[in-house]
Amino acid sequence: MSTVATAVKTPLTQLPAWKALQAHYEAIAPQHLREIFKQDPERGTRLTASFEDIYLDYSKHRITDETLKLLFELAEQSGLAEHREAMFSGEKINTTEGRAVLHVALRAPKGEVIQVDGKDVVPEVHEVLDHMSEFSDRVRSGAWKGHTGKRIKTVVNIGIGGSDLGPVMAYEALKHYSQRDLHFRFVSNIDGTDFAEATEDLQADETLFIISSKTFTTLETMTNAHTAREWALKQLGDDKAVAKHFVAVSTNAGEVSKFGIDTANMFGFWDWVGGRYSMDSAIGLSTMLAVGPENFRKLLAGFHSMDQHFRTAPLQQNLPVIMGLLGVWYNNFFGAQTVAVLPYDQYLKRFPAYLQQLTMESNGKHVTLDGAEVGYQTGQIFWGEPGTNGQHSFYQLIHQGTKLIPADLIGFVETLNPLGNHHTYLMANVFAQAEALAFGKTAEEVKAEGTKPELVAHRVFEGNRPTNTILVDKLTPEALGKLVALYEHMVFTQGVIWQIDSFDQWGVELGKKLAVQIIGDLDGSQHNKHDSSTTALIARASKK
Ligand code: G6Q
Repeated sequence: MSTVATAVKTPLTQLPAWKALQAHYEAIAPQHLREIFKQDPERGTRLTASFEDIYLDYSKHRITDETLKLLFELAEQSGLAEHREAMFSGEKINTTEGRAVLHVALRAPKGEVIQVDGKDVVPEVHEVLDHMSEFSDRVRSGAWKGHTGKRIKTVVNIGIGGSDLGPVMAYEALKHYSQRDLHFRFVSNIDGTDFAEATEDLQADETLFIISSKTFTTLETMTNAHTAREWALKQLGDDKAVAKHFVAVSTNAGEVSKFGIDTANMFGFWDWVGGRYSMDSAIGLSTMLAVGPENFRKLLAGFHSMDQHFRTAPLQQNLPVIMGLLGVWYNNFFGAQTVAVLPYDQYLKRFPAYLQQLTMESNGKHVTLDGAEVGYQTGQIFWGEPGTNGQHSFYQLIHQGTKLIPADLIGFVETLNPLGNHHTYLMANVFAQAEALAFGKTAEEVKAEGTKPELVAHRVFEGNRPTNTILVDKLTPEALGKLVALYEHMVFTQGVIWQIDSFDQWGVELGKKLAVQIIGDLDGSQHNKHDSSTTALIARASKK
């Protein structure tokens, strides 16, 4: 059966809108934002879009109305609306893994019907949520007792990649809403240091481990999980303690029970949830334990409302679509390699790391859905740090370096920690940076300040650096859900334009396989053939 995902497509570079954008780029590239604003003085309020408490100012982009018209045509000619509908209706759009892509079902309200292979998946989603809620209430209230009868003080989430980055980011982002007498740690790295440091000051009888692994076979997570089991049993001395101090989040009940975890304390999810799209599934158990079931449901409600916006808003007012298309504009026409994500909120300190996986694992692909070399650039490199810290380190290169780096500046109108003038100063920096990046400072302006002639060139800011300013009313659980879903659907939009599978991750596989072989080489149980460099490195590391 031919589906949207498998239908034969016109190659991207043959689409009329693509060709028109190429010609249009030649006209736009030499124009400066100073001129663009002069010719279009109202663009600062016109080239904006908002949805509920999220406001996107995209006026400081190197675009005109013509650019936007062509980008929206590109979306239409790429079949974005049809692909979006295919995702929402459970079609197996992850063709290389033969799976539906339904993170949107994780936040669908009770009663909505979303089918995979003819089965409505929404009731199961709510069953798991109810199970998580009941468990979270018990741990948070102290009704859940550890092996020696004490309440849980610290929760340690063991997971990696999609089973770690979302939980860490969400815990940090929503710390303001967390129960402060419960502490949270996250162990992901197979480097024993991660586990050793995370548990160094913990007592096993007050600690709960969540083993978060979709497959329950991931080397890093299973190694850490077994170390955690040994660590706990050394203190508690009784295998029965495992049931009180270990729970699992997984799709693999067989492996979970082999590990010794009572499957009554297993929280499931499904193969249609990709790792990097799973923070709102049971993988978010640590988030729910931290902020409580009610706040977790608010987070889901935020995700859901952005899903609805993405699904129903016209392309021209659709936040994820606009951001996705602007990314394509810089990536494919200006040759910009990276995007800086700069959240002006300390609670979002792990947001750039989270987005790195979401965007780069999704869209870092070199072939189209039918396996042909793409022949154009795909996924951009996402990176960043919270403002204002970044301003005192790498912003120099964004302002005066030789590379074009579009940036997303994310700020909140209201702070959760009103302290003196801090928030006014913080927000002043958001706006100042966007203004300076766009308009810079000319040689005339520098000279007028009385700068010595030999220093003028050094103090000129070329400007013409594009930014999105994303202004959110307040960092609430709902707002976080909307923000994450905004980027999820931005990634989706770009994946459709680039005609790639945004939902597989074959690139992670080769290293994993080779590592398993080399473990054998290092412990002497195997003698595999490698290149001369790898062989020498293994020999040196094997010296006792
Ligand atoms: C995400 C990736 C990857 C995955 C980890 C952990 O989309 O698939 O980051 O989340 O490899 O996998 P498990 O949850 O199966 O341990």
